Amino acid sequence: MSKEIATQPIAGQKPGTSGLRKKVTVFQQPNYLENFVQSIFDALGDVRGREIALGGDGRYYNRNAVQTILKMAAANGIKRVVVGQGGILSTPGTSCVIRKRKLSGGIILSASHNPGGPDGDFGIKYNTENGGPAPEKVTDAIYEKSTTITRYLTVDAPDYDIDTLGLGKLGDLEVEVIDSVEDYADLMQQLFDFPAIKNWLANGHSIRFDSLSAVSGPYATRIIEGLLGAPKGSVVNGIPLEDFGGHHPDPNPAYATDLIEHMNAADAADLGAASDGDADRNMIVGRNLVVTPSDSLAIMAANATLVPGYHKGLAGVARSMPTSCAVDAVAKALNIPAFETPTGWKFFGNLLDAGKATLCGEESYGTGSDHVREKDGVWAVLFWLNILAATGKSVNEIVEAHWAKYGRHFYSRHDFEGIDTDAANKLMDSLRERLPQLTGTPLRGRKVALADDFAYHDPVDGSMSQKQGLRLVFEDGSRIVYRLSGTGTEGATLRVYIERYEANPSRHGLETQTALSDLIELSRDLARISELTGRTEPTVVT
Ligand code: VG1
Ligand code: CO
Repeated sequence: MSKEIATQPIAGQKPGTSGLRKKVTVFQQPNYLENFVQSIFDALGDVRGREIALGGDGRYYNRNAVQTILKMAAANGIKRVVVGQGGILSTPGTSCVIRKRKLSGGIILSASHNPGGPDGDFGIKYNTENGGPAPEKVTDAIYEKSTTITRYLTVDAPDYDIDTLGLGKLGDLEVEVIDSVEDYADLMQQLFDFPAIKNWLANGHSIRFDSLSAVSGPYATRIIEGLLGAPKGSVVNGIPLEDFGGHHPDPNPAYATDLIEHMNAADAADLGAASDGDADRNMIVGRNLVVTPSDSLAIMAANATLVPGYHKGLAGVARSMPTSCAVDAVAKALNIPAFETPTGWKFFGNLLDAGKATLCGEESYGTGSDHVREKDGVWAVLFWLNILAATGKSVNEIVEAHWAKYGRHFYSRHDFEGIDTDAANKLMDSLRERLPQLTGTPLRGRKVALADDFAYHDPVDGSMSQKQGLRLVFEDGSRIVYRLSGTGTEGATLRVYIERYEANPSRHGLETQTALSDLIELSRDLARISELTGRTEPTVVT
């Protein structure tokens, strides 16, 4: 039944920050998906006898891709594929399934926070047996295979029924269709104080979780409305739709506007939350207050011992380089190490595996821990619920008390999306060239303590990752960081990250953009953004 189909390399199948992401129309080209999937199998070596997980965020093309991959898995001699029902598995949910069932890896179908639908984006990535995104050496090997591929393997078979739970066969391949939520919900109950959260909710407190019609819906509904007993309607937009119902499934104030509006209204919930396409991101919102992801990580670290799963304390914390230093202040107080990694969750895997870090996070609305090997949106919301239930305090009280104790790290990210790729590269190259001369010089009253292109030396496996973002660190701790996005599908996106530390509590109430205004201006002038890109204002500010 197995057959070999001749093919040729297709240019551009290089995984970015988180897998291969392209327009749906690109994936619909003949052999596009097949080439990449075969390249994964070829890069892994002998895949015969392996057991893998398979699922995605339910976006347009998810179901087609699941069928294609099942047939290719059968032809390549994979022993078993564990599929989420209907092809649905969140990114953290897949990580959980891989770990719990001791699978050798998994394939996740998602373009995460990128819009979906026939005109939107699609994506695919491979996770290894620790449940985490494949490290660079694996993604490089997959890309290598994609440049020399000559054939792929598949079987002639009708589509497999992925909607009925249970074990069946596709040729020699065992296909196990599992409940998408169950393994994950079990894990959450081991980590959090469900009785306390239940009480908190029963005592008149409320949550509004906006799933933005993406894959967190079934998870949040089952756990928050089901197991924790929050009233129906606490989870909104809870059914995953192929086009996310037109939502841009990126949980930030620019896109989750309904939630922000609700949280600014008189009848706001006590906790507002949202998640992205594949449910690995989270946004935490109080009344009239969006908790900066960098602050959220710091607050979770500072309060971790209130949560049963972390009551023994943290081995260490880790953040991506552009993420604010708020968590470093907590690590210092706790006397635990704080690691600084390049952007992308794959860099946390080794630290988590080695037990060097327990909590980690990114400024891009991502937080997670060693419970899985992906960032985890629903987990983060449960973590906050647990803190609220354990302290009886409001989100705003917790955030303000945190700033009073540790100082506030004002933080903002300015994205210039869809700019010309050559212009973006030129901007980065010219800035990179000028960096060495900047160290030690004053810029608008701040002296540059360090200016470099961030390189990461992994303390666990010794690998080096170069060119991970241009950074200027000033003597007062302020920072400006520049990176080009590795997840976009149109032109280039320049991300500028701006941070300033403020110890004085009387200034903690300042509006963020105001508090950062001089650094923002400097960031634009220094990189000659308007001159080189023609843009005077960012497209998205978070
Ligand atoms: C962005 C974020 C990064 C995150 C990545 C994947 O990458 O900045 O922090 O890890 O998306 O998140 P980039 O290269 O575009 O800056 V997800 O939720 O899209 O998988
Ligand atoms: Co995501």
